[in-house]
Amino acid sequence: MKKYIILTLLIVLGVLAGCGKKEEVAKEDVYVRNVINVGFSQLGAESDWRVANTESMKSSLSLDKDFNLLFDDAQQKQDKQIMAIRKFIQQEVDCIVLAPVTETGWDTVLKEAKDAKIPVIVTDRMVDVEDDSLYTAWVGSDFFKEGRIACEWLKRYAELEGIEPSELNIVDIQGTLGATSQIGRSNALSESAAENGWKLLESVPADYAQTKAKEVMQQLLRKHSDINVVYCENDNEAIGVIEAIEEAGKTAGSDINSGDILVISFDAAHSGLNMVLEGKIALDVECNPLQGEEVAWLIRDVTAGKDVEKYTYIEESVFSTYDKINGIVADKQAFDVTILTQEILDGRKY
Ligand code: GYE
Repeated sequence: MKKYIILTLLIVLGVLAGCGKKEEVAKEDVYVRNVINVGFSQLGAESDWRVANTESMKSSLSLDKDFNLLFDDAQQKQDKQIMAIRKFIQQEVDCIVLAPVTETGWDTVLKEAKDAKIPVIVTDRMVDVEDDSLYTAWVGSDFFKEGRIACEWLKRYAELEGIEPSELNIVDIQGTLGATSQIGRSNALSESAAENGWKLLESVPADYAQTKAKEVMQQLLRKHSDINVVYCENDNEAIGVIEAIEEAGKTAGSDINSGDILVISFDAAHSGLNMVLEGKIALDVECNPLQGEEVAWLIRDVTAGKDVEKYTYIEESVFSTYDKINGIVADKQAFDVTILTQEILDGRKY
């Protein structure tokens, strides 16, 4: 911290004496005194979830809360994230926050951060490293559990509607391959399909993106005439999928017996929940992006030398307008299903 104070003074003196370079000092080169300097490598801006997550981090790690946030958007590229982390290390920040695009490939750069004695907090997706001491803590969601909840709901739905397990013809529109959220949600579906005797026709990645998901669904609809369930690994994919379904002259809805295609989604962002209210998304499992406050407290504690929990899971809900299922049990845990209304949607923060 002393170094930053000296650096700040030098910059200020230099500018006052008029001997500094004329061009403005870049924000990321300025250390602000008496605040915690944080470097945040965000993986991208691919979805409504991600945008809400970035906003939550920026508002919780703001100057008025005694943080100086250096933010970098890596546009889905791991090498950009690695470059950003190396820059944060050079800038001698007090803490690094990493939202990693995929799980593997972090050992070397996180070792560099550890050697520089800069704590790293991982958020959202996880890192798969040989040595867990390369990061101090992780905050995020239990993605496998989210997937199991969705599958348990589907099982109950089929039972209530008199649909045989072998009549469920499912396609999985996967997220970014190798991301923890994709791995957890895809695995939950393939395991549940095997357990219940459902037909999982195909699993295809669409990178959590609306346009890509639409293209993928168009191809799948041409290939398989009997799809009746689409498991979309986020809301933006679900929106693209619904466009493809409707353009193909079919309907997204929950009356499979009359030919509707049932769409399941994750995130419960505003855009997704609007589709739930319209009856086009049958079930939306929440994935809460508002992690900023939790991360801010972890940073305060870590930089103050306190011990912190290694893993923090964020609370989440389940939304639908299908009112015959009120509660479900997945992996021995019970979950309420919130029957969504406009009022509930209007009261939500993202
Ligand atoms: O579900 C999706 C996003 O990893 C939980 O990434 C995150 C996922 C989220 O782009 O919308």
